[in-house]
Amino acid sequence: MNNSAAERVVAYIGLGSNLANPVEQIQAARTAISQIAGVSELAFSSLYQSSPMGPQDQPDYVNAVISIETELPPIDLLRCLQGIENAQGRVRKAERWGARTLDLDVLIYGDQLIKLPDLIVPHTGLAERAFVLYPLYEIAPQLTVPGKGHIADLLKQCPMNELKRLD
Ligand code: A4P
Ligand code: MG
Repeated sequence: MNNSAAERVVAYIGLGSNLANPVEQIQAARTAISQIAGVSELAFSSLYQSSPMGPQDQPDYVNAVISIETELPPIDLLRCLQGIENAQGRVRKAERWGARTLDLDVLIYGDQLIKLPDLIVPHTGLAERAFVLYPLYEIAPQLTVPGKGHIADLLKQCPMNELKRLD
C-alpha cells in the first residue's frame, strides 16, 4: 500500500533505557518523539522497571510505550527514532542485548506486516516480552497485534514476573 502524504497511521513505539538516568532518558525521548515533524502523541504509558533480558551483568531497564499518529512511512519513522537514539548517546556495541542509554523500537505500524532488511513489524519478540506487553496493554487494551492476536490474549500467556510499574 502506498503512503500518501495525507494518510495518518497509528503506530506504537517501545522505549527502553538502562544507562545514564533511565527515567530521564525515557522522558527526553518522549518529548523528542512528539516533536518529530509529522508525528503527534496519542498516549504514553506508565514507566516500568524490569531485570535485563539477555546478559545479566547490566543494570535494570526502564521501559514504556508511546502511541502516535503519523504520516511518516515506517522506514522514515525508524530513521527518525535512530536519530533520537544517537542524540541521546546510544553507542552500538558488538554484544547482543547489551546496556544502552536509549532503545526505540517500532512495535506496531497500523495493521501492516513489514519484513524489510532493516525493519520487521510487529517487532520481533513483542508477544513474549512482559516489558512491552504490559505498557502496551495499559494504553491500548482493545488492540489487535497484526499477525499475533488480541493484546489481552497475549498478556494471558506472558506472566508479569518481576516487572514493576513505577509510580
Ligand atoms: N530493526 C528491525 N526491526 C526493527 C523495529 N521494528 N524497530 C533493526 C527498531 N529496529 C528494528 O537494532 C538492531 C537493528 O534492528 C537495527 O539496525 C534496525 O534496523 P538496534 O537498536 O541497533 O540494536 P538492539 O536494540 O540491541 O537489537 P535488537 O535485537 O532489536 O534488541 P531488542 O529486541 O530491541 O532488545 N531487557 C529489558 N528488561 N528491557 C529492554 O528494553 N531491550 C533489549 C534490546 C534487551 N534486553 C532488554 C531490553
Ligand atoms: Mg532495538
